Amino acid sequence: MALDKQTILGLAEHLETCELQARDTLKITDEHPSMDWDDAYAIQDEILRRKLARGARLIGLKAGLTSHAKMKQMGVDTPVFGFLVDSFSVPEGAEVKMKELIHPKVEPEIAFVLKRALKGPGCHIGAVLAATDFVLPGIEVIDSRYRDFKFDLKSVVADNTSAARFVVGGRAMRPDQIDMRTLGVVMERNGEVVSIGAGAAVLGHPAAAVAALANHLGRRGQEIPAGTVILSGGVTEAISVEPGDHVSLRIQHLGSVSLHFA
Ligand code: OOG
Ligand code: MG
Repeated sequence: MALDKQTILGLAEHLETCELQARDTLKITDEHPSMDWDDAYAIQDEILRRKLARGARLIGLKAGLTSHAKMKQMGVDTPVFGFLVDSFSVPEGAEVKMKELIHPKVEPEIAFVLKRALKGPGCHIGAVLAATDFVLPGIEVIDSRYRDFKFDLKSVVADNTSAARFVVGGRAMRPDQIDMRTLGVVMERNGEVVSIGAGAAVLGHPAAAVAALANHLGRRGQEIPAGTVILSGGVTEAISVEPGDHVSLRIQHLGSVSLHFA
């Protein structure tokens, strides 16, 4: 750790306030260039602690920057991990209020729900499939608190990997019923196709993103609990939305899920 406790608490408060007030900020490494990975995750952990202290429930986890399209879009080269609390969850077809957000973008994702806990290190695709109850289509709404989505990896980790809202729905499929690599993914905004992809865009197999998450947590002595919903990462690059936009995602065999931006 390069930052002291007081600085970590202060940065967590700053980033969470930006989130809650829908205000942007410069990336925090500009002022704290020595910040390391442990500091970045400690800031994220403190944001979670603040939310739990106010009564939020931890309901899920996410992997981000797991596809080449996303890595290229953001100019980075490794996955990052974050958390999902109940206030991020939006019902299928619901309205997302634009004025609660800064500059939201949507991503098509494959969501996993676990029936058994997963613990790294050494977690692999096989272990993930054995522990998965079912998968679902999910739209993640990301909203970096950094001006113009300009950040480096440590800053985005501290900012809980831009997590803001998400919806899951469609048709739940058991992992033995489908080949996740070849699932076709089509996302539309106002009826126009804006992104197309296949499951394999996510680290070759979306379950590999869940394994990477379990291994990341394992290094910190944590596991993914049973029942957790996990967003495995955007299949394609993220798409900006504006008030009035309607976004729908269809994934082969998994049905569709949608959101409206008001
Ligand atoms: C970071 C979050 C990326 C994904 O699915 O790749 C992410 C960002 O691009 O703001 O959630
Ligand atoms: Mg995402």
